[in-house]
Amino acid sequence: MSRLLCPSLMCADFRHLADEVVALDQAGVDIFHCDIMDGTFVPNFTMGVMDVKAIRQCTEKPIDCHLMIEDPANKVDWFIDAGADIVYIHPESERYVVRTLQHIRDRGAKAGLAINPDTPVAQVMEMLNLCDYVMVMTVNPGFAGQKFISFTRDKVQELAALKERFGFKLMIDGACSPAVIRDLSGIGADGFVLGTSALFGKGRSYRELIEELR
Ligand code: S6P
Ligand code: MG
Repeated sequence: MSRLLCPSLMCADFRHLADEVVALDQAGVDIFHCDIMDGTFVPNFTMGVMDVKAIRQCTEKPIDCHLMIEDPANKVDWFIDAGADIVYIHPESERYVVRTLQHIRDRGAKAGLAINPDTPVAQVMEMLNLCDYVMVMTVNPGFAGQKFISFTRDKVQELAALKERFGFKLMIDGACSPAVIRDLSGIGADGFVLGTSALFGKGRSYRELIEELR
């Protein structure tokens, strides 16, 4: 299976968001990644419901919403209603993770779990039963353009060994450079969020870059 390439739209040029989405779509990306922050769970604000609604009108490809927010339970519906196909929640911000993952599935969306660098696999083991996607954060959530945290590689390896048994896709978010993508693909990662390390601000066409990253 070819790797899933997921542009992080917070890194796109917001002056021309619709054009950016269309260009990325035509360049052959797989899933549009929307970073949703609340200024509390992470020290930043980025995109919201209205952005997701607008993006939904520009593409038929899957959209994921990566919720970096406190108490996501009552808010996942907002993003599914806005057009998200996949919703990631963080176990660190939700008391009843299994219930919320189940709720996402009951709504007909795919359930995702995004795991901070300091959260061990043992802490999320039971939750894997309800996951369509598991996303390893290889930077601390909140900002683009950070440095890859190298010890997270062990967690990628650990989760790769579990993905067949639980039936989830293993995704990577944070500082996914071409070298990181090559390395982590080799140990079982299925997909990558593409930000400033591989796709945006390179002065080259998305099509060319996406072809190379395949
Ligand atoms: C970070 C966020 C990510 C970033 C992405 C940026 O909190 O969840 O999705 O947007 O990692 O990529 P890069 O290559 O600039 O680190
Ligand atoms: Mg993200």
